[in-house]
Amino acid sequence: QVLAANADALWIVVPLHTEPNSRRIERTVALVADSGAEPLIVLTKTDLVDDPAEAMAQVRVAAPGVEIVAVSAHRGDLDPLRERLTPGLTAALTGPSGAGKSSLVNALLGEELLPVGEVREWDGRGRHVTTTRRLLPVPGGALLLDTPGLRSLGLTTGAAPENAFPEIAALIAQCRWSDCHHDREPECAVRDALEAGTLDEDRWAAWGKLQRELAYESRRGDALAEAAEKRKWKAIHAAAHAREAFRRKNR
Ligand SMILES: Nc1nc2c(ncn2[C@@H]2O[C@H](COP(=O)(O)OP(=O)(O)OP(=O)(O)O)[C@@H](O)[C@H]2O)c(=O)[nH]1
Ligand SMILES: [Zn+2]
Repeated sequence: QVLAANADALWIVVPLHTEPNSRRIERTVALVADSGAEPLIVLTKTDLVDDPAEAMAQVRVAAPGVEIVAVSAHRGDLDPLRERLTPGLTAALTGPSGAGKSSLVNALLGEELLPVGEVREWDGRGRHVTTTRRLLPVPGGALLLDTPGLRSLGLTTGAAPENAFPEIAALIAQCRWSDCHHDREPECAVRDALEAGTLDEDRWAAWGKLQRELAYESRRGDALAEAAEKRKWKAIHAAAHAREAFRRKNR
C-alpha cells in the first residue's frame, strides 16, 4: 500500500498484436482517475503494425484527455518512456497478461530481470507469468513497478468514472432533471445525444456497466465493513462479559 501511495504514474500497456480493448482501457482510466497516479497509455509492439495511427485514434476515443505514446520493446523504440523516467518518479505498469509489460521493463532496465511469457498466436493470450510485484530501479533514478493487478496496488480506491467519460458527465449535467435515469424522462441530454448519434452507444453501455460495478463494490465494501464492525463489538461485549463474570466470581 505504501508503494501504491508512491506510484505517481500509471502506464496502461496496450499491445498492438491485437485490436486495442477499448472497454478495458476506459475501465482502467476510470478506476485510477482519482488515485493520484497520472495515467499514460503505452501502445506497445508497434513493430507488428504498419501504422499505429489507427489504433491510436481508437484509444483516443476510449481515453479522452489521456496521453498516448507508441513504443516497441523488440525494436528498442522506447524514447517516449525514457523521457518520462525522471529521477524519483515511480511508474506502475498495468495491462493484460502477454501485453509486453515485462519486456518493456527489461528493455528499460537494459537487462533480463523479469521472466518473459509467451503469447499464443491464435488468440493473443499469454501465460500468466507475472505473479509478484517488483520495484525496479532504472538508470536515471526512476522506479518501475511491475504489477499483476491494479487492486493489489491499491489504486482502485479513487474511482472517478466521470474523468474517464467526460463527454457523458457533460451530457448528464445538461439533463432536465438532476435525478434523471436517462431512460424515458423528457429533455434528457443523454437520450437526445444517443438518438442524434453524437454519443457512442458502446461508451454509454460501458459507463452503465461500470456504474453498476462500482455500486456493487461499494455495497459489498459497506457490507464487509459492517461485518467487521459487528465482529469488533461482539469481541468487546464478550470481553466485558468475561470481566463481569470474573468479578462476580471473585466478589
Ligand atoms: N513483436 C513484439 N513482441 C513483443 C514486444 N514486447 C513483448 N513482446 C512479446 O509478447 C509476449 C509477452 O511479453 P511479456 O513481456 O512477457 O508480457 P507481460 O505483459 O509481462 O505478460 P505477463 O507477465 O503475463 O503479465 C512475449 O512473447 C514477448 O516476446 C514487442 O515490442 N514486439
Ligand atoms: Zn438524462
